[in-house]
Amino acid sequence: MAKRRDVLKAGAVAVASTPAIFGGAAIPRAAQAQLCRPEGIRSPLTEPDSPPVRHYHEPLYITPAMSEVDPATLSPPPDPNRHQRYDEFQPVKHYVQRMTEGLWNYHEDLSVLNPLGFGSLAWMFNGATPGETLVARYGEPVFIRRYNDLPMTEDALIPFGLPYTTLHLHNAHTASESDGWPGDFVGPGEYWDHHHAMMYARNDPNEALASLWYHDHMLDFTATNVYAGLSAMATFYDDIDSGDENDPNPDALRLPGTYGKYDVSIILHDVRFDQFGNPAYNVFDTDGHLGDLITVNRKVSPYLEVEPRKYRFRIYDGGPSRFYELGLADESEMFVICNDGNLLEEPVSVTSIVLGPANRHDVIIDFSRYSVGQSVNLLNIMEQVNGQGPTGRRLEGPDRMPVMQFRIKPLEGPDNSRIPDFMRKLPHVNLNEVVAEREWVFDHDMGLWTINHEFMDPTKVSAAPRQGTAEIWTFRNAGTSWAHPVHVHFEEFQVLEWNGRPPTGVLRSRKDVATLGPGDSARVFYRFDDFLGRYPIHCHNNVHEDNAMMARWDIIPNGGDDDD
Ligand SMILES: [Cu+2]
Repeated sequence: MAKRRDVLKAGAVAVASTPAIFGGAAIPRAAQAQLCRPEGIRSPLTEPDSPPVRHYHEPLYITPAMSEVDPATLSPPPDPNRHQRYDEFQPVKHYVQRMTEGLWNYHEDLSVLNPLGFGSLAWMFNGATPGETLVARYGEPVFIRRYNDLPMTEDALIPFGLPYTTLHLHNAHTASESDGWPGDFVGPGEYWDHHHAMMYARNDPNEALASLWYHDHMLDFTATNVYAGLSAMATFYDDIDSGDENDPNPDALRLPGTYGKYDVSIILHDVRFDQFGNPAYNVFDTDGHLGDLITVNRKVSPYLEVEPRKYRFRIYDGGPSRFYELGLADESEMFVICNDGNLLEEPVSVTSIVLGPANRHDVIIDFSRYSVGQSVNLLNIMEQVNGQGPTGRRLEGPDRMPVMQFRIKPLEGPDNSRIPDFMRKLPHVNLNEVVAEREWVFDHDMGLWTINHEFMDPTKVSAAPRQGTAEIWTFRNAGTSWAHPVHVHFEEFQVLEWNGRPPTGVLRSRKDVATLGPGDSARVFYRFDDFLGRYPIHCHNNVHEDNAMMARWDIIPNGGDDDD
């Protein structure tokens, strides 16, 4: 159990490490009114509200782990020649997913409204959204064949999105051809093979990843395709973070464990529903899209029965554009153990967590403070009135948005899990390896979103780091009112400076999304190893991303031609 005096306290952390959009000055209402650009006059305030629903009525959907298939049943068999280092990391687990259109019960009160049948229209993996969780282990390479069985565009019932897909395993250290490059899309009737080597970056166990997710990354249609349902979670274990709270290995952390029981992944998607209970989406608002109901694992404000003991929740902001500050209604303590899915060195005690699109926090909540029969709600207190970003204000009282409810049931057995004092060492940052510095400026030009004042062009290579080198990248938000969660594929970073200051608290971690408020900048350290190929850097407000806020960069062989 963490000694309380050893755990960083929330107050100090909030001041030192919270990006300005979350703890800094709020944007004055008068300034917000001036933010309407000629092409951006629509706002969520003009969208119709979802039909009324009863909160805390649906049980949480706990996503099962993917089920293995016999590789002999794969026809045609996997082609080793189309994967980097396949023979070195031969898959030991094989999976098949089929993407289809169908009906999903987001909430009974919405499902009964649909003249098509019980449920809301959704795009799903193997009949569910979120899809099954990829539960994987270091040292056990994975092969996933994904079939696009969505209807052709003219037959699709969902009126937004494009039934062409490419799947990205967010934060995985994956070869380019399996990473879900936005141009590697397949249409209805086609499939794509993904190979995940399940190797530590640079073979360093300190580089282990814990909480990842996979989602569609279709060029220009990521927001709509993910909104339709194409996202799910992934959990990576190893000998230290083993998922077993009774693990006899003395090195094991024994965090609250057993996937799906005391180790629960929850992904947030804010959704707006139409009068028939189907997801509604305004494709004309390029600032972003806000839902008025928060779904957790695609159930509208559900409940979960929990025992009076410790749980690990892997909490994901699935986008497209909403930022959250999440806390328990009684403002009681939670321990952050991961930032963006990567174990911190030490747990951080907080009473709320802040998440931008694609950010993740793993938290341990100890429900032993409650008695059987009690309940406690998880609420969102971040005010956001349009897709550009949060206002900086907190919601009060009844304006706080319901997220989910925990209901305390009797204990089923002893709680042998721990909140360790120390978890995993951060990989060493050696600035002597740095061979280049680059700046990426996120802005709004010519009516769309830009990086370094350019629109996404998949044929243009904006940076070409050499394999085996390190670089310092600076992400800068040039805007005065909007927020950009900056994400780079292939490799996570360590923050060197955030707005000129060294990181503390949960920012002192390995991260894959730098959530930048107006005027913010982050200076970070990257290394490029193990695989070659093309990768994107983009804003993870999926609507900004789809409206040109993305650039391509390639890892090239050391000694190869550099074209920048
Ligand atoms: Cu953005």
